Amino acid sequence: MAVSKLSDQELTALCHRFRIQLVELLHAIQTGHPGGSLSACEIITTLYQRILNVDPSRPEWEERDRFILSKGHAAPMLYLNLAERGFFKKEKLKSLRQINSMLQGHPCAHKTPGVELSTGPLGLGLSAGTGMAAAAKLKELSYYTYVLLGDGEIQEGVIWEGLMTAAKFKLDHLIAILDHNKVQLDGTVEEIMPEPNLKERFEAFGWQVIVCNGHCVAAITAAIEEAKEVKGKPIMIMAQTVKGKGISFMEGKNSWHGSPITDAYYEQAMRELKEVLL
Ligand SMILES: Cc1ncc(C[n+]2csc(CCOP(=O)(O)OP(=O)(O)O)c2C)c(N)n1
Ligand SMILES: [Mg+2]
Repeated sequence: MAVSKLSDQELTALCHRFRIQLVELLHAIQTGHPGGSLSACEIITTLYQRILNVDPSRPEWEERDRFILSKGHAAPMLYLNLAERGFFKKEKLKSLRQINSMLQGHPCAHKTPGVELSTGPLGLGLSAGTGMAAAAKLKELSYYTYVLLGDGEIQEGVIWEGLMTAAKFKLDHLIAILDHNKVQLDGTVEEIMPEPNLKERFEAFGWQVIVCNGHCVAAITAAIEEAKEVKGKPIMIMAQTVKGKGISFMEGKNSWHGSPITDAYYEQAMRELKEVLL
């Protein structure tokens, strides 16, 4: 189902609104993952509000595009987008992370319409996405499968099995996006597991690599359009991002991976976000 056409400016303004709502939601529950949700804001929002061919009235429609949030801890940003797209009522957002809520702390495909795969344990999404893309090829369906990965997450060995398999089967309707914020839970990627020549490594595994600014909706759109032109190879978009993007004291800080937003930090974050002129 076609999504309404938002201009770059409108899409950017929507991302800003999602940042504000994210801080409100996480402050209210005193838990959750602000850093990785903020770094993925433009990526997930551009996909859901501009690119993905999905139909909220038929979440299981066979020809829909698939999106897998492999870095499942960014679930709140996914939920904001699913609600905006109409998969469920926006008032449900308040039930985030409550017992028996349809909106669990990590995505749950059985509870939330529009969630393709239950994630949270890192490393699962690329192999599952490879399977979905292979199924499209076998069934001669034209949908795309998108998988959003974290740069700490790709230290999981199973990611590299997925990379090999997708290249072997020439899955050119598989588009992985790396949220390349250079920070993970316990420190920087450089401190924990350096990633020299990452672009070249993806290429050596048989992938086409596109690098883009992961906070610019126009650049993300252009990268996806370029990816759709590639034939015979899966595509890795290395989206350059900042963990905690948009809130000065969170930016680039692993300590904000999963810290509760206290009242004092909430006030500070809101002041900053409300000062931004769009
Ligand atoms: C298999 C597994 N190991 C560890 C964790 C705990 N964990 C959750 S998020 C995270 C860090 C992920 O870092 P990254 O992929 O860079 O995510 P981002 O920076 O985008 O938030 C870790 C270690 C997990 N969820 N799953
Ligand atoms: Mg990271």
